[in-house]
Amino acid sequence: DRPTEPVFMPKGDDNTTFEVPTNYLEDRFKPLQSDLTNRFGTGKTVQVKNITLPDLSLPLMLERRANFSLFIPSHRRMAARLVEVFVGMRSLDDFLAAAVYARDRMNPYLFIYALSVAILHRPDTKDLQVPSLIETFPDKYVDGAVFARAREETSIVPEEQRIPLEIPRDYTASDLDIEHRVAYFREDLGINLHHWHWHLVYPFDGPTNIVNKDRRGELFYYMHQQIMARYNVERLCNDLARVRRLTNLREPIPEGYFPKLDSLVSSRVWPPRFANAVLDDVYREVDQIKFDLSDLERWRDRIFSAIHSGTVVDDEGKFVELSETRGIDLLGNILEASILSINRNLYGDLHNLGHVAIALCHDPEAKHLETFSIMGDPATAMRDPIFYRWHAFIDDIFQEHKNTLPRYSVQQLEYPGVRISGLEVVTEGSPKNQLNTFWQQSDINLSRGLDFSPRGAVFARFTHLQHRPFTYRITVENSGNQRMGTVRIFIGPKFDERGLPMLLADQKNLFIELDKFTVNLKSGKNNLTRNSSESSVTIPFETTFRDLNDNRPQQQGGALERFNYCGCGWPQHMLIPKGSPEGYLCQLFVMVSNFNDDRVETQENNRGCKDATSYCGLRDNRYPDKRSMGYPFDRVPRDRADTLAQFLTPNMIVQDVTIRHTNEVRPRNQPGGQQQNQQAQGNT
Ligand code: CUO
Repeated sequence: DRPTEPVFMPKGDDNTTFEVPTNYLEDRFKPLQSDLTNRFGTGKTVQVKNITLPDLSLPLMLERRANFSLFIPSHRRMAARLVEVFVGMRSLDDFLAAAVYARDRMNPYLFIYALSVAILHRPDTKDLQVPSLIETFPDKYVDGAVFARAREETSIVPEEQRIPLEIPRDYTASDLDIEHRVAYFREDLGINLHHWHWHLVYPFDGPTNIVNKDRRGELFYYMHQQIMARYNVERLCNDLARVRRLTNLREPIPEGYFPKLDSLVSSRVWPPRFANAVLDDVYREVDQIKFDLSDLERWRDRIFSAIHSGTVVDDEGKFVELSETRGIDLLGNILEASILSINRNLYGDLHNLGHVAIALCHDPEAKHLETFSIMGDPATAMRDPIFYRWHAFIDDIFQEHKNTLPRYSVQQLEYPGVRISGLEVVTEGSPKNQLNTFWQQSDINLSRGLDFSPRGAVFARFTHLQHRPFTYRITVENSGNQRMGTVRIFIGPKFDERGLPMLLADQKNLFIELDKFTVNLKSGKNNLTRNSSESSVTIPFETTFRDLNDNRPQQQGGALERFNYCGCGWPQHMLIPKGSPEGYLCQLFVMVSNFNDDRVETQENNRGCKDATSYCGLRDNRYPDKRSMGYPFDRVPRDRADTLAQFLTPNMIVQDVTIRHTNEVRPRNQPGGQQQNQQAQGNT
């Protein structure tokens, strides 16, 4: 029962009203109804219930064709409201009706964000598939130039004769820009999808029961710390120094970035940032946003003094200790900042508004009617070198807190009676303790993100890093009775930028978590083997790039097997750094800790994905490891442990491994073709 005249409905407590929109898209297209049904209909009809309209005035304020940024406070309030409405709908039918209503007239990116968060968190939609963002918004992931070619291909060439459109490897910059050496990491589709998904699973605004997940502030710290470790090691492999923190907000930023992404929603290109851009105070009425760089500096200083005094002040003026176990979680929520921040007035919104200041430095006052750049969107931010300078600064604040904590004692590290006596890594066809990387090509279907025309599939072919699968072989001696242990595997560089052995105090920040799993240790000698594909930080290639048309049953690896939470996870193809042609020397570290000290009671009824728990946690459950995230490398090393060798207790072991890179592009996988992909890997 649609109103034909504007209807004013009460908006909230303050008795203001809002206008119910009457410009329904279907009405606009009604004269074409039968033609459209013939062209687009699938023969299936979905009944939508007639419901009382929820108050959607806030999210409706964002223009349909505007760009949407989670980091801009007014946008995040709109998103939080829409999530609240979607999650609050009493039944699945009501949810569907609200979603259909919103879909028809809201900003599509805001809509997809809120819809995805709601689907992830409603009990009745947990098994429903969230469309992969790479297919709904391919413009956030691939070279804008490809879309004109895709339209041309799909308008002229019959589907069966279409060829994948190759995205060149070096389309955002040339090698004259040294930062471009690691563009393959920053612009990797899987890495950017992971980051988007992580922020979907851990929103910082919205209904409290969705935001308030176990140790979410700590996981914000740890997941981003690991991104920094990974990026820094990737830089070392490419003869680049570690990232410099963005500590001075007034200094020109030498790193320019020209993303060459088109926004299909707003029909604009994403703004670039020229080299030596300078940040400025932000005052944009259009975005209802106003803050000064000095606000960021003030919040930073207050956070530092809280860390140094070991206490934060809550919004009632009470002192709360930044304790050994809970401090990092409090700090994560303060710094990000999430709605769980203990005192937003005092500690502000440092990390999010840093993203905004950088994202708007080309037009901080909206004089040129320009919108934010890619730093303003979690789906695209990791492409930009400045992301890592900003997050190096944020991570350093967390490290400042970690440096105040007591060092781990030997008792907190050892596992009496358990000794690791052997470790090697085996890659088929390679010498022992060698890992191998190469380039691989894969295809993604762009057609769903182009528009609504029935075009059939059109694929873009992109080149990404890949490694040959490998196996860890670990020998553990247990001199006691049968018991449980947690195996923790990390890899880190052996030498610094100058080729000198690293001090553990520096090296610890560069250790990349590769895997973590529980083992049953029988009395005596245990030979453990574990495959790289089982990693607790990654999701399989097929999950990252699942084809939504892949309706094979779960057992055969069909797309319906896992999604949602499972979309969160570091892409398996980026598990290890690229290495170098001559072989980049790393140290592989393995530890077995006492499971009794690690165990967390999790609920067994969990149906979520268990693929990438180290970085993404477990759905509807507590984080499945009681230790501080990053243990044992999250604190200042213990006394007289200047090097990794001095740090070792008998339940730890270190093995030198080299990562050798072959600069060749190897066979691609076919669209949706898991088998071909594995074959291609096996053949290399
Ligand atoms: Cu994930 Cu700054 O938090 O982007």
